[in-house]
Amino acid sequence: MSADTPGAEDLQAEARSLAAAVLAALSAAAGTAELTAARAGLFGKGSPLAGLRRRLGSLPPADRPAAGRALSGALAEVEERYESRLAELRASERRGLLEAERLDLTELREPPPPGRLHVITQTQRRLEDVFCAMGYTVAEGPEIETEWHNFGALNFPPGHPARDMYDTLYVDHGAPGSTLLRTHTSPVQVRVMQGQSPPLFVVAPGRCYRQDTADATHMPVFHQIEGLVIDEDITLGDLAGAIETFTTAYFGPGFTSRLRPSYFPFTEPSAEFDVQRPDGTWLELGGCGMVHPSVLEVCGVDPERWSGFAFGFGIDRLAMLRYGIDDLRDLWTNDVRFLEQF
Ligand code: FA5
Repeated sequence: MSADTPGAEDLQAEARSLAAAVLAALSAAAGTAELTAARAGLFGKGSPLAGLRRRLGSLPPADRPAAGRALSGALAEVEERYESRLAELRASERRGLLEAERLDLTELREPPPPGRLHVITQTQRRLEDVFCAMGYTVAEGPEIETEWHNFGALNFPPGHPARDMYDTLYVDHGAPGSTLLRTHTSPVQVRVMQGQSPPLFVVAPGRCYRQDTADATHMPVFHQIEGLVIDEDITLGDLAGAIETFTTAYFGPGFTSRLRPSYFPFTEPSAEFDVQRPDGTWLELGGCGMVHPSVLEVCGVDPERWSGFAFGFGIDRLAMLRYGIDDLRDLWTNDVRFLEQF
């Protein structure tokens, strides 16, 4: 038999058509998993295409080489196509994965709106600026205080009725009643006088605590700014002048202040300081007075040589006045729409 006998022709034609079907199937595979799973069935040992090899033996010997080459050629072509298709699918799957995992960093281009300081912090900083311009320095003291610094050294003997002016929150530490949350910033006066020598021109802003029921002008946690001036020949006139200078510098025109006689155990004489709003109403801002000689003495300052005045203003109330805030509780609800006005 020659190469063009029907047997050899048939086998070659069948090889071509099987190879064409395999090539089409390789192209149609949608992913690497599908492609690799189909490999054995398409051109592996048990596949119809590979099965043609077994039929080579039934051809006349003279036809076998050509038919064998045709069959090997067809197998080589599908194998080559398999590898290239596999590479193609791998690349496209990798692209898909990268696309799916891509982080869109362009969203970060818009910076978030900037935050702002709370109106109380702003008020405290402005007050510090005003007093620094008047020649004062800023001091600090602890919020958890000893009973002695908060009351004892300030001329409130144990059991003194003036202690009842403050609804004190005691801390369970040390002997009962020995440790408390400071009810005012006046203990910082004691610490400053004990730690520094006169002349002293100091303000001490900070948080205070009382068992006060929250209402429009009271909070159980609030802020005060304490002032202490100790020098030779300081008089009540200097105190009045300092308060007048402060009121004008901080509030500007349209606000006036007044001093009303009052009582604090650590100042003598003592006064309460009120400010009148442009609408004519008055708000109590704080207390003040000439530092009591016994307080000077307890703190190691010679009352024969030095005299001085002190004041303590409510920072939250100052903010109310300056910004026209009606209710202190609004400062604590943290409603951004309210806070971003300041
Ligand atoms: C004092 O605390 C004195 N230490 C002030 C002082 C200092 C007098 C130095 C003399 C010399 P008073 O209890 O009146 O005083 O409080 C002063 C101010 O703190 C008040 O006028 C008010 O503005 C503010 N304040 C007091 N309690 C509260 C509260 N619960 N909520 C908000 N502000 C308050």
